[in-house]
Amino acid sequence: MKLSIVLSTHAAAFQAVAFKGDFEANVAKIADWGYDGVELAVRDPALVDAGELERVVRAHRLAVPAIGTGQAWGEEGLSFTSDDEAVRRAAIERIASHVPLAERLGAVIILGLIRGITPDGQSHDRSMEYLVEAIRACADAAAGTDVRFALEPMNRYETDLVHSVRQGLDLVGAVGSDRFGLLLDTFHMNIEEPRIEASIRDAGDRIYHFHVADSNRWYPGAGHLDFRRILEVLGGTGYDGFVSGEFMAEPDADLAAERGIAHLKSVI
Ligand code: LER
Ligand code: MN
Repeated sequence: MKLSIVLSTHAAAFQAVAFKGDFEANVAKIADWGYDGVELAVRDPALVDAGELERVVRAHRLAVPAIGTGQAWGEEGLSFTSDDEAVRRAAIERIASHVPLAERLGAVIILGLIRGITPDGQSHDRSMEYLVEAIRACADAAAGTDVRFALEPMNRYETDLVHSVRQGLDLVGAVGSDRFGLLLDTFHMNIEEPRIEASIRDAGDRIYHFHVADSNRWYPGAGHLDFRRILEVLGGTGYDGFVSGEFMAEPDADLAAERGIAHLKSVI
């Protein structure tokens, strides 16, 4: 199983991204610890020098399995489900602008917080309609490429839209595109799924990416999740992508990354 860890290309507010800033130094450390890849958190591809970024990750022989996009919501308020059409359009355009970078790097585009939160006065059903429309528009923007999108079911404290794998699979059915699947995150699953392993089996070949953090969102091994079992079941679905660490910089970023990969390697 290939292992990666999330790294932000710029300073970021989101606390579960252990590494931010000083890009090349962080890439070098991540490679030294034995990770096979680096998942990039990118607020806006226009702020990134794609050639330089590719040079750095290739120089350290790292793959880029996925690009996270949630900072566009967290720091700019872009959302697929806003009640303002201009905001919805800007969110779709922002995600579409990730397609060339994702294609170049061979990365899946993550649809997490960019789905937003239902605004006051708007129905949940209306938000879900906007969400389906937006995802279809993103899939259309990737026509002619092999870029795929992964929507992440996220826990109830972060959004009202798509908490569980079941809800994620219903959305996959509603969108009806092979470009669109799910990102499962053990931290969210620990909150929302009755049985994590059963949900992984249900998602099966629609798992396009996978995040790991322990029950407390610290590195794997710091909480009470059974990663041996979880990764065995994930492997059993035929998943051959990356398992990507998205956890807090506790007790600090370096120790978390080092201990996280040590624990994962001891169980796979
Ligand atoms: C992003 O991958 C994630 O898991 C969310 O919790 C972001 O807030
Ligand atoms: Mn996640």
